Amino acid sequence: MSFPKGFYWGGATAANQLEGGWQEGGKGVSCPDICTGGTATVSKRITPVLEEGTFYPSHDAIDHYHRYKEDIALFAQMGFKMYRFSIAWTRIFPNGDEEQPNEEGLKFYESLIDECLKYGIEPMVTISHYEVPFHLTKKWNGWADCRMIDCYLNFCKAIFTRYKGKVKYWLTFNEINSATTPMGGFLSQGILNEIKTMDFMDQVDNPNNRFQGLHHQFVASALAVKMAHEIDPNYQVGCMQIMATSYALTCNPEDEIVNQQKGHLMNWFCSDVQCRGKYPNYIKRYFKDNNITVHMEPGDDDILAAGPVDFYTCSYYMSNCQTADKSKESGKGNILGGVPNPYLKASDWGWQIDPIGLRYSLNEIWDRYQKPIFVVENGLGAYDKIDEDGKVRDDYRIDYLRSHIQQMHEAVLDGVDLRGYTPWGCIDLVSASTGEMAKRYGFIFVERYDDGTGDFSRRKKESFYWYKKVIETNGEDLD
Ligand code: BGP
Repeated sequence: MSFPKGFYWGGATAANQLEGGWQEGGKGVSCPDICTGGTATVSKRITPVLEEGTFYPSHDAIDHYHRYKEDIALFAQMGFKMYRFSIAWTRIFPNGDEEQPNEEGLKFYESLIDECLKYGIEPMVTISHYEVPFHLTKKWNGWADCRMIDCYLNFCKAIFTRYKGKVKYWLTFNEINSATTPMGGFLSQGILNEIKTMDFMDQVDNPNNRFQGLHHQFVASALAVKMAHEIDPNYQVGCMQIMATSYALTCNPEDEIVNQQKGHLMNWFCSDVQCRGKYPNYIKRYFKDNNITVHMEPGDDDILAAGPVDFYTCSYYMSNCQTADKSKESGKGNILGGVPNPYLKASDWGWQIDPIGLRYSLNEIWDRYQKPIFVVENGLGAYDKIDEDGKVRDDYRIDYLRSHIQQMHEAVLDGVDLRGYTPWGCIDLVSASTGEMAKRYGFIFVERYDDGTGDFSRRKKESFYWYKKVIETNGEDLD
């Protein structure tokens, strides 16, 4: 068992979840900076006015802003071939709508990229990963407004020109399809329909704003692809989706059709637009049935057609089931919800573990688009503990990753053109959905806790040594 030669093994993070330094280097306030911490059962809160004495996890996060050299050295020790990270929009344009970029922010990422290149690690940059500048939320309600497109493109231009020759792989929006669900409104699009304190899990939702926002993001993504290719023909630009694999709960055709409809909406709508360059027909029916009206400018169709992405990427954590039976309890999940699968076990956060679902979905994606694929997020959020001898024995994480790597290999044997794998939170960081540190994914343990204590020191978990061996043997030795 081995993966294709040159396979990109690595890890993935996002600026707001690990950098900290939220007011350093000229950085402005981004949406996650106004979110409090939460837990598996208590929602984090969105507080447009910061509360004194409340803990805001993104403000210091894991202090990567000051420790990125140490962290990248650890990634290099594991043998990373690729590191996927995001650039905080607010480090480059503090308010989001300035004309000129902030030099200090550009310098920070230049140094971070150079550090990767020093070790032969290929950077993959997510341009926008769940952090719209908060100023643009207040000014325009985030992506609900078409003026976001120009601001985003200005941001793209600044980084595409500055990092030319250093970065090859770009992703336009993290998990763009999260905005097909209410939770994605604020998280992904910076949409806050009422500027007031509220639970993140119970936002004031306006589906029309979200779908209008998605249209703006599609146009922005297509124009960014075009711009990238003009600036450097070697640039490769990808989309990034949550792959929320779903099965019909039973073989009742009623369940099957509901599953297909949910799958269309969640898993395929956004990637169909971004990979094929046009809206799929099924979404027009969905818009009609749900009274959604998306305004499109003349010429938008041509923009979409001219800017399909070069490759496809997704996160994959779990799967769920769909049913026509409304009385069935809805399960917890990575944004999508759905109904629990009786054949699967779940993590402590209720995310159902399904390695075979990854093989299944990779085949579906490849059949549909015939574009190179990267799995750019995968992993197990778990409570870790430091044993008395100082070790973190995360064999449950190793089991999770091993079984998913095995299924990726099956997909490769099935003929899927899979290019890389960057598991999520390769170093412990703040959870996007709950704002916790306690939900850890890393190969590297960070001494930072939810009460704000901890000295940020780093410690290699058992999975660190295991993953190093996986990379060394190109996926042959998974023991
Ligand atoms: C994805 C996001 C990441 C990330 C991950 C794990 O949805 O792209 O930002 O955090 O999921 O989710 P969580 O942090 O909620 O456990």
